[in-house]
Amino acid sequence: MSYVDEVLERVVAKNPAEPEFHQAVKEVLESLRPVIEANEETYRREALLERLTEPDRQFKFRVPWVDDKGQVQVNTGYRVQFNNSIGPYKGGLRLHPSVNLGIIKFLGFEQIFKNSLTGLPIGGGKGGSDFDPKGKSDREVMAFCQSFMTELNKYIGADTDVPAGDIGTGAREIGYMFGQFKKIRGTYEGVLTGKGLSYGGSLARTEATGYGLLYLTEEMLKCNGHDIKGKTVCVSGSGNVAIYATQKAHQLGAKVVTVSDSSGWVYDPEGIDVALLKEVKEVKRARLTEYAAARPSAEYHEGRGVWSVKCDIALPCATQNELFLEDAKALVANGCIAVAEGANMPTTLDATEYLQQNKVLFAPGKAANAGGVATSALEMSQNSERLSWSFEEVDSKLQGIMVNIFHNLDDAAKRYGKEGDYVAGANIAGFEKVAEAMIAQGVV
Ligand code: NDP
Ligand code: 2IT
Repeated sequence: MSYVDEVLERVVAKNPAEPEFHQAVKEVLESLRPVIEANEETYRREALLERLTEPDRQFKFRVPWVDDKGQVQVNTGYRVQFNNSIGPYKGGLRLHPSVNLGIIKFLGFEQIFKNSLTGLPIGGGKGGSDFDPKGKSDREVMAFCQSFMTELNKYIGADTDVPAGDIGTGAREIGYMFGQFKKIRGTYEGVLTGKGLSYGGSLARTEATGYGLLYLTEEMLKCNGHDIKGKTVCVSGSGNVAIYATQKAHQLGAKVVTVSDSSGWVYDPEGIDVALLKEVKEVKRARLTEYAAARPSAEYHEGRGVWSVKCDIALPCATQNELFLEDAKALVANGCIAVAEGANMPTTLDATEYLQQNKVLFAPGKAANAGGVATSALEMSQNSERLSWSFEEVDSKLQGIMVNIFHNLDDAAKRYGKEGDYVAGANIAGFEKVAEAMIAQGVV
C-alpha cells in the first residue's frame, strides 16, 4: 500500500467519528501524492505524515458560566495546538453550537498549510467552544468569555500560541477575552489578534479576510485572461468574511447579488447594499429578513439556494460543507468561471472535483482566505514593535501577500505537472516549507 494510503487509513482508525478531520486530511494528502512519492524513503523514515496528522497537543475543558436568570450553564472549550515548526501556533476560536473536537482538528490541520502559504512565521492551531453567542446578552457573552479564558490562558502567550476570531468570535468576544487574560496573567502582550484599535488591534484586520479573498480572486482571474470588472458574484454567509468580500468586490467593479445566513438567503439584483448589511449584521446582530424588509429590490428565501443563482464568480463565505455536488452542477450549468473559498472547506470533495473537471478556476480556502491570518501576523509584528501602521500600509502588504500566494501555488502546481490545479498547488506549496522545517528540527 502507498505511504499516503497507509496514513489515511491510520488517521481514520485513530480518530473515529471525526469526518471533517478525515475530509481535510484526505484532500491534503491526496494532492501531495507526487511530492510524497518523490521523497518517500525520507518521509517514511521520518514518519513525517504520521507526525503531521497528529496534533502536538489538544486541550478540552469545562466552561461554566451564569446566565441572566442566575442559571449555571456548562459548555466545552477546545484548543488544538497542531504544529509549531515554522512559528507559534496561530488560528482562530470558533463559537458555534456545532463545534466538536473533529471540527477544531480539521480547522487546525488546514491552518498549518494556510499559515505556511502566507510566508509569515506562524504555526497551526485552532480552538473554540460549543457556546452559541446568538441571542445572548452582552453580559452573558462576557461571562462565557471570561470563564473560557480562565482556562485557556494557561496554554497561550504571544510567543507560544496566539488565538483570534472565527465564526461567532468577533471584536466583542476578543475584547472580553483579552481583558480576562490581562487580569489573570498581569501582562499586556499580543496574545490575541483581531483586537480593538484602542488596545493593540491592527487597522484592516476586520476587512482582511474578505479583502484578501478578492485580491487573490482578481489575480487568479487576471492570470487566466479574465477581468473581475463587470462580473456577477454570488456570496454565501453574511458575517465578517462575507461582508468585506462583498465590499471589496464592489470596489473592484463586480456586483454581488446574494448573501445568506443559516435561516435563508437574499437575492438582490441591484447589488447588495453593504452599508445596510453592516447595519443589520454588525450593529443590530439581526437576521437577513431585516435586510430584505428594508430593501425594495431584495427577495428573501428560506433555506439554502444561493448557488442556484446565475453568476460568473461564486464565493462561499459561511462554513464547511455548504457547496455540494448538485450546487457545483448548477454553477457550471449557469456558466460560472471561478469559485474561491472565503470559508474553510466550504466545498465538498466531489463538488471540488466536478468544478475542476469542468474547468472552473478553483481557489481553495487555505490560499483564498489566508488574508485574515496573514493580517493577524502583521498585528503581531506591530504589537512586538509597539507601533501601529496605517490602513494603507497594512492593506498594501495584504495585497502583496495575496498576489504572492497565488503565484506560489500556481508555480508549485506547474512544477508537479498539475498546471491550473490550485488545490494541489496550495497543498504542495504550504507543505514543502513545513516538511523542511520539521525534518531540520529533528524528532520532536
Ligand atoms: P461569522 O460568525 O462572522 O459569520 C458566519 C456566517 O456564516 C453567518 O452568516 C452565519 O449565519 C453563517 N453560518 C455559520 N454556520 C453556518 C451553518 N452551519 N449553516 C449556514 N450558515 C452558517 O464568521 P466569519 O465570517 O468570520 O467566518 C466565516 C467562514 O470563514 C468560516 O468558515 C471561518 O472559519 C472562515 N474564516 C474566517 C476568517 C476570519 O478572519 N474571520 C479567516 C479565514 C477563514 P448565522 O448568523 O445564521 O449563523
Ligand atoms: O481560519 C482562519 O484563518 C481564521 N479564523 C483567522 C485566524 C487568525 O489567527 O487570524
